Amino acid sequence: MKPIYRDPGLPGLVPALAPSAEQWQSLFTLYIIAAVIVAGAVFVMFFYFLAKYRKKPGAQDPKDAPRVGVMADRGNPALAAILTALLISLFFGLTLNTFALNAYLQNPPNDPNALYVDVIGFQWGWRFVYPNARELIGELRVPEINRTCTPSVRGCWSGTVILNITSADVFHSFGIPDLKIKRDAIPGRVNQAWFVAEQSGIFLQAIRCYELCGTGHALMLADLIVQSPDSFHDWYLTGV
Ligand SMILES: [Cu+2]
Repeated sequence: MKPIYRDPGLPGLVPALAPSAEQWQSLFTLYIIAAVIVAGAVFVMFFYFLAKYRKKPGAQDPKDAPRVGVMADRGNPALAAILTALLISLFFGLTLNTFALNAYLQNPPNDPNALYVDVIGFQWGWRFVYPNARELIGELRVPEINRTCTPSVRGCWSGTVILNITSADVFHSFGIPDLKIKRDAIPGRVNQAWFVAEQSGIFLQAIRCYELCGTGHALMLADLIVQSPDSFHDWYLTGV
């Protein structure tokens, strides 16, 4: 397998590795589009009114110019009410969507065939410990999705990976930008994250630390290796 280095710089330019990350990405894109439309409308109106109502020499004040003690007539109240209601429902909808997606991303699915991996941050690296006590440093190996491994089948990995994240010393933050995962790694606490990888490959430096944790912070990189169910099984049992 040829190693892939994916630049995590620009969101949306690299295909997401997991369905949960795709959902995250589509909501994020929706927010960006909404923000661009709103900002565009505000700036167009801003410059239009700036030009239209600029002070010209000898010009009278406009009819609706503010005057002390006089309520100005501000156009059509029904239109204003409709626009306000529309905007409130739009943003309320976005908020509900965000809370629902957040709950989905935060809570690992109830999958009897999930692979659990302990993730321990330390100064300065990541240690990954598997249920059979196999241990890796700087490299997280997981099986890719296995659609034949349904909850009624036993003794297989479905591809659901549940990470139990903690730290051996100071605060760290475990992040995989390709999978839209980021969780604090805190001594004495366990925070969970989960994903299902859909694409096998060696993703170099896909794992990073997102909490300034000392002089080696920038070196806290780890590779993500997504293997076919069979080759992951071989590695899990034999270590090679
Ligand atoms: Cu760190």
